[in-house]
Amino acid sequence: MNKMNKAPFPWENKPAGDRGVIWRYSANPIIPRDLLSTSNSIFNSAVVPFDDGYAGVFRCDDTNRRMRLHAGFSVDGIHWNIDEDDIRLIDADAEIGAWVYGYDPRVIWIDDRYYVTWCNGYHGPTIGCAWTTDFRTFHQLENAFLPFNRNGILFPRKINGRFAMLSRPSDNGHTPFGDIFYSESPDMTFWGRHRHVMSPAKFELSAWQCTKIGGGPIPVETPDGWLLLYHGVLTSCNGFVYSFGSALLDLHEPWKVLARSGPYLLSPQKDYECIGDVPNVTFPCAALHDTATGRLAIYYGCADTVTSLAFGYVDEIVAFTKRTSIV
Ligand code: BMA
Repeated sequence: MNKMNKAPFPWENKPAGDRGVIWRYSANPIIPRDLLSTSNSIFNSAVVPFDDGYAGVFRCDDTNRRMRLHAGFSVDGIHWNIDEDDIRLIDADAEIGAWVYGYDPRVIWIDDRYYVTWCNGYHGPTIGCAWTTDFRTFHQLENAFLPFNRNGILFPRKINGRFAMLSRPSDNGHTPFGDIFYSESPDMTFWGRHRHVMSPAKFELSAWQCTKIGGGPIPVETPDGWLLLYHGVLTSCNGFVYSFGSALLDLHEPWKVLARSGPYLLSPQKDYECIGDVPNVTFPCAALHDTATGRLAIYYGCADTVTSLAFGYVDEIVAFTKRTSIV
């Protein structure tokens, strides 16, 4: 469970006439590519409630086109101050501590600290892990898996007494395949009991997710199961198209998929989603959940260039997932 606070929740009501289950913020994108003096792009980033507001870990590719992580802070979840300096991890074993690259972070509070996972360069992409309590000092842990892997997503609490993580084994390039797997750890160091969760869908059933899929924000616990937003990729004649949809996973055995949306929740359609360094990408890495109202604020990267917000209600996304399920 995320630490809740009294900060204003980022929100805008659904525009009249909008038929979507989720809807975009009218002032998207919320983070421009050049917010930092050295940033080429800021996208695929993660935020959580922190102190009286919000904090986050941001993917900032610099103008050398190096992929770096930066801490950021906000009072309202919409306007962000992102540190000019990138995060320097401490405490790592020397063998894995040398920074190579890092991208697509996720952040979650579990028990007594915030954990960060990201795609970490170590002889290819794998899942890096670290913890912090203040978003100033980040303590690096062991990489969770062997390369090649991406999209490491922790569950927001231990399951059956163990840390639990989704991940997406991959290759060293722009992977043309990809299933979601589940793993457990007693200590955030040793990971095992790997279970298959789901594969891409059949092209003729749900084409937006037929090439590869990967977990998105931290799953949200609901009475109907873990609500997982995940991205799915279609291979078009003009390259990959990244949309996102939703699934419900069993609360006790999260590798069991209870429902999975056939239609996407959101796909690249706005100019800022279709035009950028990588066209046609919507890639969610975080969601804030207001448990009192059921509101969900989804942070997603757009065209590998900027960061945007979309909104929805958890119960409506759950109902949509069940109603349209292809399981
Ligand atoms: C994936 C990751 C994401 C990126 C996406 C589209 O493989 O690298 O960071 O948003 O490709 O380029």
